[in-house]
Amino acid sequence: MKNSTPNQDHPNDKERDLDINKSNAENQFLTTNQGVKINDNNNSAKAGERGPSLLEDFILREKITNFDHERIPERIVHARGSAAHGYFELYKPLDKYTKAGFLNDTSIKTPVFVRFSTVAGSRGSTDLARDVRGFAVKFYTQEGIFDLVGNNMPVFFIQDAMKFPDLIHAVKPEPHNEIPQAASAHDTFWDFISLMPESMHMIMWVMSDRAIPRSLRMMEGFGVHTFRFVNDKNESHFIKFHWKPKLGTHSVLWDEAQKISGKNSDFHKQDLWEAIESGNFPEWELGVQIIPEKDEHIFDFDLLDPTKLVPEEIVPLTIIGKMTLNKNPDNFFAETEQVAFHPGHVVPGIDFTNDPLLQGRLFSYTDTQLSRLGSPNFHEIPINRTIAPMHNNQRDGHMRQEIATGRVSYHPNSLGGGCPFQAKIDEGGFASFNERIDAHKVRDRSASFSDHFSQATLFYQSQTDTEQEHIIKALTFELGKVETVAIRERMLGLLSRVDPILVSKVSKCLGLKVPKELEKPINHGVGADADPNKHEPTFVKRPTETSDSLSILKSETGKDSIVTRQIAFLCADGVNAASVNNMKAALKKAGAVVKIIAPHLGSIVSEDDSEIPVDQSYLTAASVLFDAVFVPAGKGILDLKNNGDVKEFLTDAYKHCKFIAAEGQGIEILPFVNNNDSEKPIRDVGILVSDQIGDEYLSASFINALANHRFWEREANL
Ligand code: HDE
Repeated sequence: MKNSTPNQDHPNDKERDLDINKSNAENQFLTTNQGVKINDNNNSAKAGERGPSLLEDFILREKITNFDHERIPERIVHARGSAAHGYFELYKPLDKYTKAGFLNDTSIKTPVFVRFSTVAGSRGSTDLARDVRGFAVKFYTQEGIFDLVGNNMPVFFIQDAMKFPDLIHAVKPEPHNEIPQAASAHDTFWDFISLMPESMHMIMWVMSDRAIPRSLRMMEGFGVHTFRFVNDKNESHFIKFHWKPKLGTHSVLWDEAQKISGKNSDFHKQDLWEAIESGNFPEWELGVQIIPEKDEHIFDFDLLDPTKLVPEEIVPLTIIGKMTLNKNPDNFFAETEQVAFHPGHVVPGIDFTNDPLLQGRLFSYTDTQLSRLGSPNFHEIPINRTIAPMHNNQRDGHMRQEIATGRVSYHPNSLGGGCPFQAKIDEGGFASFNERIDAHKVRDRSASFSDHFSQATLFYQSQTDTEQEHIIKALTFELGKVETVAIRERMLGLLSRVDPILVSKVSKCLGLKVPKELEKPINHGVGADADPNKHEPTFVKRPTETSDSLSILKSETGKDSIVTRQIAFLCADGVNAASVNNMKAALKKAGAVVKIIAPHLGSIVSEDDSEIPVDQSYLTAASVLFDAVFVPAGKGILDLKNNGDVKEFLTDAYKHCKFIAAEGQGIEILPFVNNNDSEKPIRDVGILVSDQIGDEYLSASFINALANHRFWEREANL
């Protein structure tokens, strides 16, 4: 990996702002923090060469002290992250809906910093955990910071912030033995879930392929809660935010995910980094679902309930702009680790709703930064600093950087000429949307939140057969890891409300009967004195029978390109150079990345004695790290026939439904199946072969096939 390099789009306003804090030690002396030049950075000061160290050695003390305090607490959730800089461009002004400046001026390129994350694992855990992915975007707008702190799934497990610590305690490693890391497949998680029917819709998402993305560049993002746009007439519309990746949404298989975790636990982090370094800048379009204030109650679900989505068939998406990520961070700690997001960071024109999950989040994020970053001055950390002018009377505290001049730090004042002034609304001052609220103070939940199953069913039944099978396998895996049989049974009870075939398949695999009745009381949504009947899960009519936008495989986006797909060429000395070079040229022209794998590093010598540089050996490469495989022609390729690593490579590629192409002798290396006691070469539409060397028809068909990502139909025969 190279260091990140500036490119033509830099610096934008935020880049210029960050430049103030950047340092570069090129051609500079080594110094202490006080600027004193260091003469010996290898030996501490001692009383004699073999004597004790001297307390006065300020150089040693400073170095060790700094080292002792290098770590800060990792995030309580979303600890593992990868981030990048970029910009957002608006397609057309949205003045009808919002007065936010960056959503009204198409000439502005708003700088952004985006952090993707897993939720449950620690900072050093694997990228490929089955988990929700955080998708947090910081917009550095000219009116202040707007953070869209979303996920790659449009709904959440719980309806009320009160349950968040319980949810997280349940999913995190169990407290007595800190097992398992970055995994939900354990008793405490499913114990909690089995008692929380409201989580059933989100469980469908987390058990689906959405929870194991192929790349951070190939996943959708969602604001989850319903937000508001407010225009300059103070009219409000309800808004759902969606990020749509230009490369389409793609996932890996669970078996693959587990193997990738062993082979390269930084798979996603590295993929994002390398794509940006190579100029393949990831892009997402921003879409909004816009719902007029008057339509708040026309749905069969509550817009304030974060366990529900608004099907795109009912309220279509309006695409409003595009985000491009074009620069890697310069320093992981300074930027990716210290960035502090907050759903409460909004600008005039964007406002909250009363979603009780969102309302709780509005408290949590600043609070957590106080312990994680150590002081209320975290807004001064360069990556968190606004590019809009910032003046107020907040003062002091740990590590304050600002040197506020003058004697006035209060408002109103006359000694400072009344500065800084309050801004009128037409001067850009923020005023909350003046929603009318007339209510009793209660600790309760609305009955309109009680339908926990209809959208779970909608999601499951909108999936293709392949995707449904993956959900069934995921549930069987997760519940199979649960040791307490009563928890498994309780889960079957809940799944029986989602789909009869789903539950019958899972129960068969678990060797259990489906309970007829839901266990009572389901300890959910009710206080000790509340009427449990009021909160019995209800069923309402599904908003739509099925919704194609919920299925990854039904989507057409990203299925016309193979840009950045990683293709392994299984090679050896004695390979046919034309076979390698022609296929490589065709794939590279289509934007794919080709890696030559061989038994040894350095170069291999082809049949015509030309040298081909090797990228990886069979020891470090593995099928799970690639999207597809090509086995070229050449007499030397036959030597790979009995190579165990090559066999495993091809067997995995086949098992994971990847496209495989082979030419000439390469065809003989392809896996065999045992069919009625006789070995037969495996063949299906996903395996493309040609006897001709450098066959252009083969490369064209391979590229065409690869655009579909995988040959999922194969799975049914495995
Ligand atoms: Fe978060 N969440 N969250 N969350 N969340 C945090 O804030 C919290 C929720 C999300 O890359 C924490 O700075 C509560 C939903 C992302 O830095 C913490 C509740 C969604 C990130 C916190 C939720 C999210 C966080 C931990 C329920 C999707 C990573 C560190 C009321 C819309 C941001 C931090 C980053 C991080 C609290 C639920 C997204 C503890 C209390 C729903 C992407 O403040």
